[in-house]
Amino acid sequence: MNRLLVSALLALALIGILETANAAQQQVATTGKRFSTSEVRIAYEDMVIFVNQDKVVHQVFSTTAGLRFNLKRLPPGAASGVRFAKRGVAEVRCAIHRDMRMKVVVE
Ligand SMILES: [Cu+2]
Repeated sequence: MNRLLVSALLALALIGILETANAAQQQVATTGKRFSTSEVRIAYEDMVIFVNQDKVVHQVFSTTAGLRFNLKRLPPGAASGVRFAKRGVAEVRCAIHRDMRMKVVVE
């Protein structure tokens, strides 16, 4: 199997594991060096799963006070999730592609 397929399968397995957790979740893809949506609204303590559907690495993060996170390097086909345990609006960016921006609204 090639590496891309292996990482895609691992990403699906990760999503499966995360989906068995209780809290609700929403998925946001990265595709064409953009987030698939400019904004997601979630409930307090819900999770956002970032799925890299690009052929390049992304590094999704937020420096918003209280909602700070950094998913480190997210290779093509990989997925990683963040649980938001504080209400507010997280400004989400990619450390590699400065034009990538979105908001996570935690209600
Ligand atoms: Cu990026």
